[in-house]
Amino acid sequence: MFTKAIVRKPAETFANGITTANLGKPDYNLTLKQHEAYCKALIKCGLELIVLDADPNFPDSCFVEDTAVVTKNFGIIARPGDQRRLGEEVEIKKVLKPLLKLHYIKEPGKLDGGDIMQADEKFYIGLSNRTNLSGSKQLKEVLSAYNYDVFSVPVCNLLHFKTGVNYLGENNLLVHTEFCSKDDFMSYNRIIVDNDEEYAANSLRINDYVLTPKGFPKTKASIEKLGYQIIELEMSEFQKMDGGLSCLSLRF
Ligand code: CIR
Repeated sequence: MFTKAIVRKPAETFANGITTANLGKPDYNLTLKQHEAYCKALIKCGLELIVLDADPNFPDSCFVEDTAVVTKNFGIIARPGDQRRLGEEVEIKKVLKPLLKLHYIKEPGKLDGGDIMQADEKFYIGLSNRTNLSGSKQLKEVLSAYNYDVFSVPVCNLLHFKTGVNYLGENNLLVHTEFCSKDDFMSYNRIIVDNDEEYAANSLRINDYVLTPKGFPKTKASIEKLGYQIIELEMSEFQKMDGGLSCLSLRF
């Protein structure tokens, strides 16, 4: 069970963040509305929220997931892989320090939390443009010391590992149909996400619910068929900046 989440309000500079999406500029007021709905959904899932103020110096800083990897007992402060996001982790460290035992990814390691997926007692580390071998090795050392099994997998043509693969629980794994290392996950009940619904591969299990982005009926139906209760959220403005549901919070 998750009990807490850290979220960070989108800054008014949000539209200046990093993106490859080609979906146009996000509307700031709509971004704030969608973020509020996201926060409400987390509360409905039973989470107590730690809401951080917006930081206009970091347009991407509402995507807090990339700044750390957290469990109930410990956290690892990441070292964001894109130079423009380096420094976002400082505020997250301050917030987590009194709550969890912390470890740190150090130079030359680069690691974005969006590349890290926990599946019960296993962790998968995606090697992407944002997470390098040194970052992965450092994280593996920490997680192994806590007795987790750790696997590295290549990420090709996607921003982060969790852009394409997400664990729902009960051995159920959402996988985008073109995810390059999808055969590494044969032992899971794989729910294949079609090409035209790729964005919905980033759906997020929190306690009794699965959060899915609005507008992806096939993926929604597949998740419902497994017996999960769904909360659908409008995510258009975050999608414009390459962000998905998992990116907007750190849950523990
Ligand atoms: C970035 O490119 O870093 C942001 N615009 C989007 C980050 C999305 N985060 C995530 O997938 N965990």
